[in-house]
Amino acid sequence: MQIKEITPFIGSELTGVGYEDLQDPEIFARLVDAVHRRELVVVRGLDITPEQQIELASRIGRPVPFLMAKYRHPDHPEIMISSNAMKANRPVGVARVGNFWHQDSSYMKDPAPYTMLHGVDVPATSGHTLYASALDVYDRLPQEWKEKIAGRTALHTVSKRQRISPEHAGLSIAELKALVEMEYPPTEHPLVKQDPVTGRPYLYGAPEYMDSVVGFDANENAEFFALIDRLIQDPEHVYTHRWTTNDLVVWKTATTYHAATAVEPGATRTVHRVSIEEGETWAA
Ligand SMILES: O=C(O)CCC(=O)C(=O)O
Ligand SMILES: [Fe+2]
Repeated sequence: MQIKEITPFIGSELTGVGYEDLQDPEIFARLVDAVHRRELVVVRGLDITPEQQIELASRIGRPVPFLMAKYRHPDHPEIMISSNAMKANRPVGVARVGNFWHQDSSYMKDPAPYTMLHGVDVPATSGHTLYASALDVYDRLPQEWKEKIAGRTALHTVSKRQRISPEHAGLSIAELKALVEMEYPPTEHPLVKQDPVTGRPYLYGAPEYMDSVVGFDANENAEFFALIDRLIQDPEHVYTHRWTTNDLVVWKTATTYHAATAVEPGATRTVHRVSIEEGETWAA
């Protein structure tokens, strides 16, 4: 097995490992350690079944069934199918998942700390995923902004990105917004957090999932959001994951900003997604 850093600021890649190798506790411990220290780990070409993906996830923490039952894999509730493919005229999964920069589920009080994707059917020339480190974003904030945000919290919300579904037909935009805010009330999180393993500070909050920084006026919020958007998306600091079949990608949701990109017309893309809670770890 070989392990190398993908970029100086985020990501490690494991090569020369198959599912059997990952059964070796020492090898698996290196994968978990890389997730903790590098935020994101890629294992190329891991030909695994849904059961095996869930088994690997359960050695990191506790795989949790996706919130919305209709998006779950029919035989494996822990897997959410993220796909633009159709089968017998019906979508096989949810299309356009995470197609904007975000930290997973930051609008929730207690988001699951890890996400794992398996590239079941992926195009080579589009549908890449972009990643940036929230530690690196914090480091690059100008000193005056580090001081301005120190000790502050921000209100996170899903309302800018709420999907409209058939049961919302007939609602006005204002009614829809009120409904979403009732179902997912804005959640307050510290804007700067510390990584529990490395102790390094990171920025917690992406403009698309934030309403505002508490105590900032509209101008300060607009200025801050524009600044962090630039830092998050700076091409010099973004890792583009170009999927190849059966890639397994695991990331820490708090310290990893990411965005899915569009799939070229006519192409299909299916990835199996598992959300992992902190829990009984892989020692068992
Ligand atoms: O499918 C992808 O490229 C990533 C989508 C995403 O944001 C996620 O699964 O959390
Ligand atoms: Fe995501």
